[in-house]
Amino acid sequence: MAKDEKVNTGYSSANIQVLEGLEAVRRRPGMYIGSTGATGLHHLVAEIVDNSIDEAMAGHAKNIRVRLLPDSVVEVRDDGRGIPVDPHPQYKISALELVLTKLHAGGKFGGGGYKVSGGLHGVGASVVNALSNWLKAEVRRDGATWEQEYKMGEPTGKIQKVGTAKDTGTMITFRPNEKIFETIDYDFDTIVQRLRQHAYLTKGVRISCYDERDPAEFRGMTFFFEGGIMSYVRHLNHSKEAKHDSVFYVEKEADGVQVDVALQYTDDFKETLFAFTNSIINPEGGTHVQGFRNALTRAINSYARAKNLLKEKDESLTGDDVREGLTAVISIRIEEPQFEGQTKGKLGNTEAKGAVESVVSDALAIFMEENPKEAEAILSKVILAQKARQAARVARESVLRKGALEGFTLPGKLADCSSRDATQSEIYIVEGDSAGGSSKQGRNREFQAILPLRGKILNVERSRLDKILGNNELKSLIIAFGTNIGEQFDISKLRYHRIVIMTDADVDGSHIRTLLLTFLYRYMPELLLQGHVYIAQPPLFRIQIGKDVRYAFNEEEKVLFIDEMVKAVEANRAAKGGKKVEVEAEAAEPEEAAEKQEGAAGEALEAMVIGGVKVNIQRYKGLGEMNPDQLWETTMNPVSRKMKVVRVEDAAKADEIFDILMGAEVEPRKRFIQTHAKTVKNLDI
Ligand code: 0RA
Repeated sequence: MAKDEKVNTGYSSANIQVLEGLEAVRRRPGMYIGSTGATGLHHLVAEIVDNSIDEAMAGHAKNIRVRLLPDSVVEVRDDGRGIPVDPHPQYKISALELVLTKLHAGGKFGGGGYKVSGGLHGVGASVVNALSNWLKAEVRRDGATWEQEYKMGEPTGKIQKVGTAKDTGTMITFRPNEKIFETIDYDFDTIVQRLRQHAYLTKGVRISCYDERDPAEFRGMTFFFEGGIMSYVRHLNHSKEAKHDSVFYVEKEADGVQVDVALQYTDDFKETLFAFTNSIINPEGGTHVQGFRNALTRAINSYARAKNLLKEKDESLTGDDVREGLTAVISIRIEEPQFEGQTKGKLGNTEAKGAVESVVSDALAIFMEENPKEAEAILSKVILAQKARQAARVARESVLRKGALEGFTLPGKLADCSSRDATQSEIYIVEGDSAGGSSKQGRNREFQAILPLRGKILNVERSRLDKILGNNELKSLIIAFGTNIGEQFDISKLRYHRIVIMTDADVDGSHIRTLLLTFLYRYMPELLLQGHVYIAQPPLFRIQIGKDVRYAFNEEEKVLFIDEMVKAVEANRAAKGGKKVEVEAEAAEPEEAAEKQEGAAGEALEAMVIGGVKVNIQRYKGLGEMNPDQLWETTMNPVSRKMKVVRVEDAAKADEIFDILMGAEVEPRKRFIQTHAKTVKNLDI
């Protein structure tokens, strides 16, 4: 036949065509292997290994061995059928030579079980050959061992029978060209990592790797995972808390697509999902992942509905709900994969979507029916995820909705200031009605507003935003500030540039202060960042000698002030010819005479006589004990008061203290941080 003749007489011309192909590879290696750096170098090993993996996937090879030898030589050996060595009827050269000298010859011929190719970029062994100083192929088949060698992709001779063989298999040994590659130094760990992944994805294959480059640093690893991707899922979850014992696993063909899926839920909040096509990872997912997600959402919803686990009849678990805590591996095998996206990391085949979707839907439904305990664990996890999401959404949409808080009249208990200049205005958040009373009377109503809060304002379950924002005390606060909250927070609407927290110097006071700071830290961190939040510093003691009055903020000050004041009286007396009085710092202790009285407002009054000087000391237990004038003078008058500005770190500490105070669980807190990553910018999720 003319055609045959042409091939026949054109044996060399067919060869020339092939060699031209490899010439292109040698000229522009980056086009075929991505780069000529370390990554490209490791691609060479991957290419050769992939061919053996294909043979294992076809069910013929059980063992694959990779050896890194001195002088950058790599040897890859499998116990498959061996690449055919007899002349190909059409090309007249052996399949072996075709594979090694013809671009893309890899998976495209041979037929049968060899149809599915895993080749990294589908370029095959010929590219490795083209970029290698030398390459040797050794085939054991039909009782014989055959060999052929190549230099830069060209055979140095014909294939030769070199001996007998009891078993079958293929062994490729090659040495990359050092002029083409920037480095020919392999990284053992990089190779091992890829081999481990292969072992998970090709169930039952044993893959070994030995580093024999330097006898002093010999290393070896062997991978064998009977459970395949089921083992992979267990490995991914080994440091996590699994929600159920048995891993869901399905392996089935549909519409020409071999589908393998394994999954297990953990108490994590994230999803861990790896998708592969023909053992190639698809970092950007693709149609198989879409099909998987559809199936997962559908199967779990049907189960939940059938078992009456959803509160409302028409309620559904969303894709996000069923992803939380999921660890899944999707591995498909398909004849002609099409990859899309920037890095060709996304599968595009439409048939993969339907195949994965139907296989997983059916199998997952059966799994849940047959494993009610696992199903229950999965459902409780996803329903928890749903509740958290709903709470967050309700908070965002209804309470935080733009304008939801606008138009609300200012709270009745707010004693507002008359100034409308926010930069000059202050709001005092005070604890309880009695302190509210004194501060309302004592304030300068021109620029000072008072908002009294009652009791435990924030003692609500922390993860439930909707509840927190349904709290009347907090609503008053938000409306009074004018800024709104969370994502709708707008600092330009702030009605007071100084927000002053004024609580008693006791346990309750510090508790309320902590709760308030926690609230601000979480929902209005901008206020803290911009230094709008202060803590009032009311005095602890009022010291009076005659008409001289001083306020002390702590014990040390009290002692010091008494000393100074008594000395002043003494100096005054001395000036008038009186006798000298010795006063030690300790004199504050009522050593000479002391009488205790009960003040009108219930405050502790203490009077002592030091060297004939009568000292009155009043200890304030609460703000309510101060009369309006005293409160103004000591705590509210901008000229004489002390205030502490709250820094973000202080509030963060309060947030921690809140945990201790409320004995909160870790889960809702983690969830909170996740939900509000946008608000709390300085928390790294
Ligand atoms: C084509 C056909 C047959 C085997 C192979 C290719 C094969 C290729 C590689 C590459 C590395 N290891 C390999 N092992 C086998 C089988 C032909 C037959 O025996 O029926």
